[in-house]
Amino acid sequence: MSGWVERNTGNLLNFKKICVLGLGYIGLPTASTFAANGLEVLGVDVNPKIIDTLRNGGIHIQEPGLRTVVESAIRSGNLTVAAIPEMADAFLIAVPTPFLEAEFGEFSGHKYKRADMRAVTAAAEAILPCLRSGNLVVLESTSPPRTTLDLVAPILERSGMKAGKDFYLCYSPERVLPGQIMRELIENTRVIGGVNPASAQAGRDLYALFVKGEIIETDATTAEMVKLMENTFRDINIATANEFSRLAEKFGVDVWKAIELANRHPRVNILDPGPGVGGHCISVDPWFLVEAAPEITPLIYQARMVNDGQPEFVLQKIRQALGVQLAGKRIAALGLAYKPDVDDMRESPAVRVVQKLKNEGMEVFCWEPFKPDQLINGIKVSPSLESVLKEAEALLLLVNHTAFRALDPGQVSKMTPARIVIDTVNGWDPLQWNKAGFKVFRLGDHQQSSI
Ligand code: SAJ
Repeated sequence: MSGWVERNTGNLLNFKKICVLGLGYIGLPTASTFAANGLEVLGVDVNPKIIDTLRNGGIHIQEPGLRTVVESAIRSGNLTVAAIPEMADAFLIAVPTPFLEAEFGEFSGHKYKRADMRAVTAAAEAILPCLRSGNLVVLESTSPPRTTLDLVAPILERSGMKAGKDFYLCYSPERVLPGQIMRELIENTRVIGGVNPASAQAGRDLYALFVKGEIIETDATTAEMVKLMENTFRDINIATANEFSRLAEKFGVDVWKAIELANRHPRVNILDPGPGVGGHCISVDPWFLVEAAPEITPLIYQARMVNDGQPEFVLQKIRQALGVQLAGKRIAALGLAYKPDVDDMRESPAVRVVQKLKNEGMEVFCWEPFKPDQLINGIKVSPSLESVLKEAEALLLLVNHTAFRALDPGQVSKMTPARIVIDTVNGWDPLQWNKAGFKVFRLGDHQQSSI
């Protein structure tokens, strides 16, 4: 059952109060946006620190535009927060689904990562005592195929009610890009998969309160697959780019130039190589498909291996620039975030590169403009850019933050004794840095200081 086109006519469901379980990068923007659109929203989180911060008028996530919406939602009284859910018309589950750190699956000698579904299970169990006939429950957390049918429905059906008959149950993936969440939440196309058509319609009625993009109804498992396919497609595309960067170095080609030329073909769109793939989405979600069917997902598995292998490739690049023996050498690492212009360090390849350099015995001075003077995964971030530059004998660009791209190489050369630059993200114009007296090594380009 997929791609329903028919829609029963009838009155829209009338939602007055909803509970949003999980107040993270997706739950908080979603809860506050519903509240801004007139619903009474109870935001629920198991982390007491998050509840305290929000109750005290603070916010624990940096996302452009979020603070304003949360503050006004709380001030209006439409958004309140608590540790456990209450009775409501609808319940949204937006809790994390990371992978298990210590438990792996194995197929044909290959280890694969497995989804940690404990937070989804706990959220469904927390809803259970509040669930009433006619309610809507929506799972938003990225989940392996069939989670809505095989994990969430059975928990909720312990109430004695039947999903799709006595209450509505949907899967609706979030698809927003960190850094642009507030806009994309409203404007993106929204896919809503119901356990039956009536559930999908109920989901549409709810999200139509603020979604301005198209709302498409389908079945729950299709909606789960859609989400996983989107991120897996991107992961494989980036893996291709990363493998091209290795080939380019072998064959004396500048990969950035080659990709630019290949992308002039009307049906080619190769993404950018870099130090690897991070974040809690693209580096995690493909594993949910591998876990679900390892025997038919060799390509998805290999793409993960290639992207996870990229920090090692960066290490080789650094050896090329600084010599095989790295112990005792002093390097300034610029950027620890998982991608440009976000404060999120989860699964960051930059962090992995820094850890590798430390394991080599290098002295690594880190600068991350979003986390000055803080400890990130055991890595100390310096208080300022100046302080790392003055210590270093080489500069390593790991994240293409706007602030780094804007650096003037002439100015930088006066602030550092370093005369070697290793650019893993094509953030700096080699010609300009060359002119300022730096020898430039770029990932995916075999030449030094190439122009
Ligand atoms: N990256 C590259 N090369 C590229 C693009 C990205 O190496 O050309 C790296 C980034 O540096 C980062 C990682 O990939 O380490 C992921 O970054 P991203 O910007 O591609 O994606 P996310 O994880 O921030 O957000 C993705 C988005 N999915 C897609 O674009 C298909 C977003 O729409 C999803 O909502 C989000 O995952 C999610 O929550 O699943």
